[in-house]
Amino acid sequence: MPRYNPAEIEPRWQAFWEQNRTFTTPELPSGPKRYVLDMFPYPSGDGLHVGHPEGYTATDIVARFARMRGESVLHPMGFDAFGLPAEEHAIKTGEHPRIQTQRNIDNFTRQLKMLGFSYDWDRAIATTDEAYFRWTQWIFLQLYDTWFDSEQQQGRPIDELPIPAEVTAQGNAAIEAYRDANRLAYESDALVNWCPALGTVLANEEVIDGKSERGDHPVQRIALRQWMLRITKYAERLLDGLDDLDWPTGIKKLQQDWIGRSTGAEVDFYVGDPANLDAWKSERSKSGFSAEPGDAALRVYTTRPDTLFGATYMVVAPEHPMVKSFTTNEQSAAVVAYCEKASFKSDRERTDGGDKVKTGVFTGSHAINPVNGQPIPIWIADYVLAGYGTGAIMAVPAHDDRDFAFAKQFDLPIVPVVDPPSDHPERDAILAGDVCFVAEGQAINSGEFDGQTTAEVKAAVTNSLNQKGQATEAVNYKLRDWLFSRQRFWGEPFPILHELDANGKPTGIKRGVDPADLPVLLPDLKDYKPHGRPEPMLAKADDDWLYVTIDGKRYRRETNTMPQWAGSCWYYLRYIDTENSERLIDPAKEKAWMPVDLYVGGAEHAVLHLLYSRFWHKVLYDRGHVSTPEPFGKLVNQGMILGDVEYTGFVDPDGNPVSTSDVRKDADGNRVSKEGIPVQSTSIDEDDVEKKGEGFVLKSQPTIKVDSRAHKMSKARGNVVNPDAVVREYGADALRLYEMFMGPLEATKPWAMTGVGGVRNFLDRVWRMVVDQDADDLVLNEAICDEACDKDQLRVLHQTIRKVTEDCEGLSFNTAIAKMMECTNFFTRCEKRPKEAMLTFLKLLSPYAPHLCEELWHLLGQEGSISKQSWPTWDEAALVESSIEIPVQINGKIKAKINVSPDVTKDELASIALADEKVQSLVEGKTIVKQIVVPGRLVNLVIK
Ligand code: ANZ
Repeated sequence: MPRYNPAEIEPRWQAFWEQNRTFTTPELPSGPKRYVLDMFPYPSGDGLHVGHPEGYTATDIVARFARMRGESVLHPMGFDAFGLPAEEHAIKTGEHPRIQTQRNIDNFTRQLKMLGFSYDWDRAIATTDEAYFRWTQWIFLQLYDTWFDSEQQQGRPIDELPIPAEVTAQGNAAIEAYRDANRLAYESDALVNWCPALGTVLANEEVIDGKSERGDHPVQRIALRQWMLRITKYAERLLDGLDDLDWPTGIKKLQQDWIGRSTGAEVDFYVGDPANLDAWKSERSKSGFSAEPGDAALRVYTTRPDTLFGATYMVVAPEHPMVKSFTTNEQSAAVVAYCEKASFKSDRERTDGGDKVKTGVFTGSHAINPVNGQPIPIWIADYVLAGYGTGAIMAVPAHDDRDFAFAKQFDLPIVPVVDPPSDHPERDAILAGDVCFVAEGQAINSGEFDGQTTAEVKAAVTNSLNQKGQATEAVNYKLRDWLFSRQRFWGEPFPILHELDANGKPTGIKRGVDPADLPVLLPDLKDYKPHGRPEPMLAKADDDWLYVTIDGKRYRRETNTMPQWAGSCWYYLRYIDTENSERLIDPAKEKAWMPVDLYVGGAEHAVLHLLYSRFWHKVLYDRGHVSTPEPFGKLVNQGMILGDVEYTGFVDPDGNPVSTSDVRKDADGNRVSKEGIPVQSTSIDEDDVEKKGEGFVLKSQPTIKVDSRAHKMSKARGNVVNPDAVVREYGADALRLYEMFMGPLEATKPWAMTGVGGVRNFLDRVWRMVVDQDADDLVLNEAICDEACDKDQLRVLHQTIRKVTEDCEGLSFNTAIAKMMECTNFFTRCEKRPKEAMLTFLKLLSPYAPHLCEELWHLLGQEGSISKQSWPTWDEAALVESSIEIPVQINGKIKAKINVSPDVTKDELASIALADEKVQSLVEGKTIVKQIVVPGRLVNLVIK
């Protein structure tokens, strides 16, 4: 019997598309264009999981829909292929990471093709391709060649940087140093995770709670020369640019918070010899606030200059350059020990949670509070970060939670200087210094400023101290410059050369590799084992790779590699002009295709990837390589798919977990694994689960392993659903349809295998609507006819066209599917199913279930690919219900029924009722004393 058999249909159509190059993108769009982009995956060894095809199916529907509407569509796919796992594998096996990476890419490609996505595979790229990373390196050279003109708010070529006369006077080396200090890509010492036991620098994700993930060894934060990107210069532009983007509000907010603009003041506290205070003050009055605080002052950044009178101590970060000068002999041992300990903590651990137990140590020194001349102690504490503001704070325990906790811990004075509104429930406790109050109010204990509002005092205090040369208004961003180098092997080498002197020592002068000599390839290594020194892996390379001589000068190559973010910063541009070996991108193509019209991916990339690529894009824009200020016009985050929620924790009699997707019912209705072994469901209490070794077990009975639950899918939980298995059992079209039918694209949804069965039933019904399943051969269902639709059929069909069209545009795929299910049910009940209607319906369904629709399209005698057909349009006139039945009552009893158009007026309805033959015969010779006419509902005639 000719049943619907996706296993046979799907590979056949995939081969057809490939042979006929059905989804080849035109070089340039003709007419309207749509660039539909997925966040490209990291090709992990585990292959796709069902979370990936969620977004990919959504974009595929949009791409297919747009093509059928006559738009030129760019819908590409690629691989974000550098990264740690392949390197880890190489360390273990000695196999080049490229080999493992290629294997994984091949597997991903196979799986993606198996799902029938209409990508233009000719444009597939991997960030690890030499022809690709050549341009990643080229963009780095652009960053290196650019400085940011703050006045014009624009990146400009480094040779346009104005050099101050005093720098020019010092000669070429000084000029070069000045340029280096202004480039968007620059070198600096930054903290890295150095693990002495493993003899390697670790990535942040390899460090858990200050220990190495591998081996659980202590990890120390040490300073190492690093490449940084001056993204902070673009903070304002990155903030402003968000306004015009069609992005989820939540994502915009995350980016705003990440950039974290705050306004306040920088204030200098005198820390010199008390005898010289007056001299310092008068000097400052004359000179005004200077760029550098000098040795006699400790500079802080505060958002609350209004609370200066409440500053009862100061705190500097353990890494602050003045720590040594503040530390007295008595305090020295304690300070050294404290700073050493702090070096093992990440910023996150140092700042997480306001109420965490605070640690710190007194330096032994004091500073002078500029508003009241009081000496206040200077402490060191790790809750102050070296990299934010000035790395030092004035602590106001009465009005800052962290300071409050610290003051309580170390018994430091708490002086309230902001009076809360009089109806504040805790006002008394706040005024007594027992409770911290962080909001605004009226100044108290603040001398001449008492009684003024917080806003007034902020301005007045800053202004008054500014007159004395001790403060200035300041803007700060949470955003840090981007630490752009890694000490790993499997990344893009930097195209930078360090000049060496006759003794082989670096002179400090650098040069970019000539763009014509790009790409700088990775060196061949004998093995990938750590070399045991706190420096990059590429330092293991042979001298042939490491050293270069140009014009008689020797250079050593940069040995850091770029982070994985680099390759994903600009891949959307490469898809537009994949083969170009002459330039980054052909301007005509760039203009024609950019910006990306729809970008779909996981919310986990809300901040970094999207911020980094926006930053690179803006630099490329400033330097004239792209024409749009932003890369991604519309962004949508698909929701997370959780593990199967339906049954919890299947285990076999030995207690081994059985994945939900492998559980069946046998003939007696008992649950068995696919091997037929009985399985039992352990009903799990959320709190009764703990991680043990590879998997999860019940706390109460640790021998029982548990697997799938409505948790994020993960290998450790055993609840990952593998698309290969789903396709094998239900087909790719069913998988695609289910991914979209689970719920709104943005929602978090649990997977349920029964749901896949449900949509598969729908596809079976579509098949049977067209095909005669009882015949021996593959023939059309006898209900298929050449007649035109009747009014009802036309109405249902056109309602479906409208709904599916609007929902495809609005990315509301689940409701479109529901409508198509309704439509199928309707036509299945019709004894005659006009072929035209079937063809129209198949066009609507084809972006969702392309293989099935191609197949039925051909069975109905059509040629070519259904994806090349034009999208159906609906006729408004066909949408309305053609007639409705209205009961006609006589003296309250239904005596007749009339069919009228649903929009007849009251008068029309009355006269139609009176013209009805049956009604006429009943009222003949009687008097109509009253007419009750309700349009759309009824007519009631009262007669005598
Ligand atoms: C005194 C003060 C009083 C503060 C008060 C706040 C409330 P945002 O808004 O996040 O920019 N701060 C400054 N530099 C710091 C650093 N390197 N590490 C940790 N904290 C630092 O925060 C600015 C506020 O955070 C500053 O204002 C400072 O504390 C603290 F009632 O100064 B405030």
